[in-house]
Amino acid sequence: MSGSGFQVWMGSIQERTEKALADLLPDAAIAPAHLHGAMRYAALGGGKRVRALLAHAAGELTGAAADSLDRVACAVELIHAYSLVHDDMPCMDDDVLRRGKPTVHVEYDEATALLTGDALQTLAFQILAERPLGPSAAEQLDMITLLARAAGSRGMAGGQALDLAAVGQQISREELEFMHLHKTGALIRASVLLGARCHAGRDDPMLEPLDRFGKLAGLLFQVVDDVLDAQSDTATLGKTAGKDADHDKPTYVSLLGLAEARALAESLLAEAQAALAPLGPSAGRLAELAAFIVHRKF
Ligand code: GRG
Repeated sequence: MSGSGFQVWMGSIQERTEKALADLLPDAAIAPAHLHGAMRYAALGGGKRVRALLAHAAGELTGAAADSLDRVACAVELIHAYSLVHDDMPCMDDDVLRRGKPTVHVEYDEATALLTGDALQTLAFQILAERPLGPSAAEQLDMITLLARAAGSRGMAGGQALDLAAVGQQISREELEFMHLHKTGALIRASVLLGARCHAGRDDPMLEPLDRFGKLAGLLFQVVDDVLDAQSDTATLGKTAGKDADHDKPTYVSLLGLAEARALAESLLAEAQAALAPLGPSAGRLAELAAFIVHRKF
């Protein structure tokens, strides 16, 4: 697919994800209006929708229906939005800017931010559970389990715990990789698999290369995030730049230096794209998405 074809596809998935989220989130006029308003504030009108794009690209590859992919895409984006709301709170990263807007606890208040994250997370599981998705009910239970594992203490929340514990510490490259694979990587990997599993059964041979790709794409995403935090600016990122160094957080940049971290991103990109080889040319969108993750500006 040409670069502009990819851009058009990306724009259309971003747009349909925004619309699907707007439809699935409770209306801000419904009580409790304050909480519903905050949920919509946190989840709508921003973000690259990388996780939704990965779910759609993987699902298109396996032949999944677009409306199932919309639901899966919304579920992963809602988990992601919840993680950002909680991560920005004073008890965690304590940030005031996200997606170019005041963070939820600043715009609303801390208690509302906590509840917003909670409610976004539970809505994600409701969306996965309330309508048929995937080849069978048993496969749908697998999908719900997959997201729960990716978001929980053996996935994103566990990675966040390691991230908080690592502040001011020297950690090894292996420990950093483990942390990143969980904090950011687990949900990205799950996004790929959930999209695929809207049509592919649990024994489908496509799942193995897709899982390998998802794992590499997750790590890749975080390496690039570390680089952007160190080299970009707040206006471009829409969130506070340079926070990792300010907070004395171990990152690929602090461990390897900027040039080597950038080189690592390029080599992970090549590995991720190579993982798609068994899937043939129809995996082109995923390959282009991986390149987008590396070459993005925010
Ligand atoms: C609070 C349980 C809990 C987990 C938080 C992922 C995470 C764990 C915190 C986010 C903090 C952070 C900035 C991590 C770096 C990688 C990351 C997730 C960046 C933001 O994701 P993007 O760039 O954001 O996909 P957009 O706004 O485009 O959706």
